[in-house]
Amino acid sequence: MEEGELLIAGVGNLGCSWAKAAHKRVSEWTDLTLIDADEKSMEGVRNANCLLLGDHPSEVGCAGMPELAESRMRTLQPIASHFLERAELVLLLTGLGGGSGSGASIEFARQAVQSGCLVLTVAAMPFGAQAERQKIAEKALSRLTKVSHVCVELSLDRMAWQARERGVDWHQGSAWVEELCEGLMRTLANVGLINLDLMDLRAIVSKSGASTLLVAEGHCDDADDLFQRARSSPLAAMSVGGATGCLLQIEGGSNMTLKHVEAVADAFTAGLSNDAQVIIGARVSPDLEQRMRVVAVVSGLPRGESDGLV
Ligand SMILES: Nc1nc2c(ncn2[C@@H]2O[C@H](COP(=O)(O)OP(=O)(O)OP(=O)(O)O)[C@@H](O)[C@H]2O)c(=O)[nH]1
Ligand SMILES: [Mg+2]
Repeated sequence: MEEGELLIAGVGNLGCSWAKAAHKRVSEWTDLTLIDADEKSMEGVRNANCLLLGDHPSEVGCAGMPELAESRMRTLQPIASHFLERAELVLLLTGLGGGSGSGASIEFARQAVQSGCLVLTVAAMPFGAQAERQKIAEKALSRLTKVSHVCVELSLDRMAWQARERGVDWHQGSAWVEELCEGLMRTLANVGLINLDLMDLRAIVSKSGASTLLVAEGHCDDADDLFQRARSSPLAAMSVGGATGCLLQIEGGSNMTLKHVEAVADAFTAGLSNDAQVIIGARVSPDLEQRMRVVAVVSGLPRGESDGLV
């Protein structure tokens, strides 16, 4: 794959911190873009495209002002277009509820789509107790969904709750975001047993309806457990029932057999629509040993429907 085709972009403090962590895992094949009003978000990185929202050093935050962040991002289009021209896929990470993420991510996604990129967005929704932030976030999410090919809503409440269950700080729950990014980027950047490419992804995300991403890792002999793990990731609840498109990347250790691949594919596609288009890729990663990792992009879901899974 040509250098520059895959891009991880973080917008706002939380988005930038996730993007930096995720990029570390896949820096050989992906570029990094950081966008924020806060210069601190750009510290400690080399080889990243950094866009500071504000053209004067005194203009620091866009705290609570998404419109300001959005208009500043608009003025940065000539700079952003340089690296967006080279990119084919943008994985956009942001936390909604503040100013920068809620405003600039929408404009950046719009610019990326305009320059022909596929845009996959992971947007974190604020903690339930933050009512004012919730309002800003919901408004931003509905616009972000319209300008992204896939927009996945991630609940910080759920992420924090799961982190507590594991006895770790909620910030560490972000390892899940890193795994998702790594899984997706590896899928698209590497040659596998059954290779997937951006055309496959485009075919899946171009289905009308809502879409979501699933990621899970588990023992290679328990496909159903792997599917359940994928369903309990910190994504907002969404049923995959009736989906009309599914791209599935299955990764396992050197002893992974076709039987393992089939069992996982069956577990993940059982609830899909009968005429769903399913694209499967598989790859051996010796470091996984007895484990398997699955990344799925599921599309063509009925909009606004949820199965109440929490
Ligand atoms: N409680 C808590 N919530 C956080 C923290 N960091 C981020 N969040 C949540 O993540 C959302 C996005 O936060 P940031 O990424 O800091 O916001 P931003 O886009 O940089 O926005 P501005 O700083 O206002 O320009 C917020 O709405 C919060 O709900 C944190 O340390 N504690
Ligand atoms: Mg900020």
